[in-house]
Amino acid sequence: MDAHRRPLDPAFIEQHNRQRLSALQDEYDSLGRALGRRGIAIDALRLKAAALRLALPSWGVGVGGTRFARFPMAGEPAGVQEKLEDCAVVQQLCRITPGVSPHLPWDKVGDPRSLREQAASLGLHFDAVNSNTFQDAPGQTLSYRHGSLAHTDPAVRRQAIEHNIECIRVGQALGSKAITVWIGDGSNFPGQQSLAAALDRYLESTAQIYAALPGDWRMLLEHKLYEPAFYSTVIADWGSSILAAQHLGPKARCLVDLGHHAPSVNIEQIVARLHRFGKLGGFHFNDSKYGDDDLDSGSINPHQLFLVFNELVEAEQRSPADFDPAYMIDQSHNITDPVESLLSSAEAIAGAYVRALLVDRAALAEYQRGNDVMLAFQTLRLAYNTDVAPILAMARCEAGGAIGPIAAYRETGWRARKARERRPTAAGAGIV
Ligand code: PSV
Ligand code: MN
Repeated sequence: MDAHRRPLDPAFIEQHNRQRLSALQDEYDSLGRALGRRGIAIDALRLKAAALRLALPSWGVGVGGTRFARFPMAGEPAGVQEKLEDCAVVQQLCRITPGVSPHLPWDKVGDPRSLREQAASLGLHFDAVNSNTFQDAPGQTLSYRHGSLAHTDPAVRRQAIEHNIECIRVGQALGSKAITVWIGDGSNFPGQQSLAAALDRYLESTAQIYAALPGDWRMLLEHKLYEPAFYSTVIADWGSSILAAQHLGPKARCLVDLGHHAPSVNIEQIVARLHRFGKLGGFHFNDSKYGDDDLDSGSINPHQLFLVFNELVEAEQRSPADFDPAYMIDQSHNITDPVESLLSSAEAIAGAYVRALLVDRAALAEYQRGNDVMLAFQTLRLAYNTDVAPILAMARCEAGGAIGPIAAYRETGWRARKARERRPTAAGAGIV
């Protein structure tokens, strides 16, 4: 890989780190002693933190919007090439996000192979490809107004199936190994559609996409409770998702977008259930207060994020051979600089993971066996209350990333420079 194509000068990051390393070393050593007294080796945790991988959403480096408005930001990326540049900035600073999850046709290019080369020269690769039949693409023959894969008209279903198959072909050229299918299909009024027949049509369509999967590919089925359909959604919940995945076959798995559940739903339990049946495919990380808010990971409910990782760590330790969920971020950055939001989110997700690694599993199992409710809870509490920031910073620094990623990003003046170089994007109603 030709390092000279990286958007940020590595010497700049080294300089940033030089000023902070002795303070970090001091905090790391102190935490190491505290963890040592708990029988935990800090260096092993640092290596695990460094090995975590989170795919960036190509659409997440652009400024998002709500259905009311989108407020563009000077210097935001306009096309997929510029989006990759911004993803590379995130990766250079935090070092756990080398994968980019593309969305088609938003990221459509004439020659996907050269896009793959561009990504590689920036130190990136492509992760799961996302199909889009929740809106009409310019020039599209038939409309998705009344649905796509579950539409009543076989011609619309065929168009949506073909789009997904094209996504697989493009994904192959990009080096992806999975397709994520989320549809907006559903209904806004009771009686508008047959709930049973809509699911049948979905299963029939997805089976045709499944049949086009290469041998080493996965199909990730993403459920969502509501929006854009407000009365019923065809794949509304993890129950519908796992039934569909079981119906389709072993390459089909369920994708959990943290924002796609009813308020107060126990998402960590869903994670445990999906893993138990071999159907945990991956995540779209984000956070929410009310609905599918697409807020930054860990910004509203960091404890829930920790509890999700607590299940993941337990699942991995119980059956390491069949544990390989794909981790992706799916957020809409409406009023922050997306690079900063992604850096903050990567830190929050990695922090939740490392805290979950701190849980004394043997002690927890013992407390659970003996029905010692309080000490079982305190075992999680102790892990959750530990500040793991020095572990994350040290892992980043060792990998060539920045000790303070957001501070370093601000010091680079990246956005101001891009505001001079890039053409402005349009305002208007946004897509969440
Ligand atoms: C739908 O709300 C969703 O979570 C799906 O993953 C889409 O691909 C993405 O958001 C689009 O922003
Ligand atoms: Mn999603």
